[in-house]
Amino acid sequence: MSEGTIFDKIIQREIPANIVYEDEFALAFEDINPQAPTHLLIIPKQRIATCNDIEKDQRELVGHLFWVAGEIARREGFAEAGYRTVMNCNDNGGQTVYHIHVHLLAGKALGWPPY
Ligand code: IU
Repeated sequence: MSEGTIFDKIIQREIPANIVYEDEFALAFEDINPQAPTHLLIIPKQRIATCNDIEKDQRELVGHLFWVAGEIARREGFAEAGYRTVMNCNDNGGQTVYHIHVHLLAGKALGWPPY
């Protein structure tokens, strides 16, 4: 696999981030360029570059990221109001960091479609 990204440095605490959730498998932190009142990124501690690179035996790990999204939403109190989860893949998807991440956007009624 190609070399890691800035998200590895966040996992290793080599650069700061506002971390809101952590467990054995995943980390969630505030996006530095928020697109909604709440904009978090949920990442696996194990690097997977893009959605195309998810292996069959990593399905549970990727599902875990979405469980974390719901868990944060319940804890933070916006589960009922609603929120959006997004994973971007490669150029046309708008992916800029090649370590998969679930964007968790909340805090207002979000527009759709996203263009
Ligand atoms: P994307 O789906 O790969 O485009 O999302 C990458 C996100 O990572 C984007 O929203 C950035 O604002 C965010 N981000 C960050 O939170 N901290 C960083 O150091 C860097 C990017 I580089």
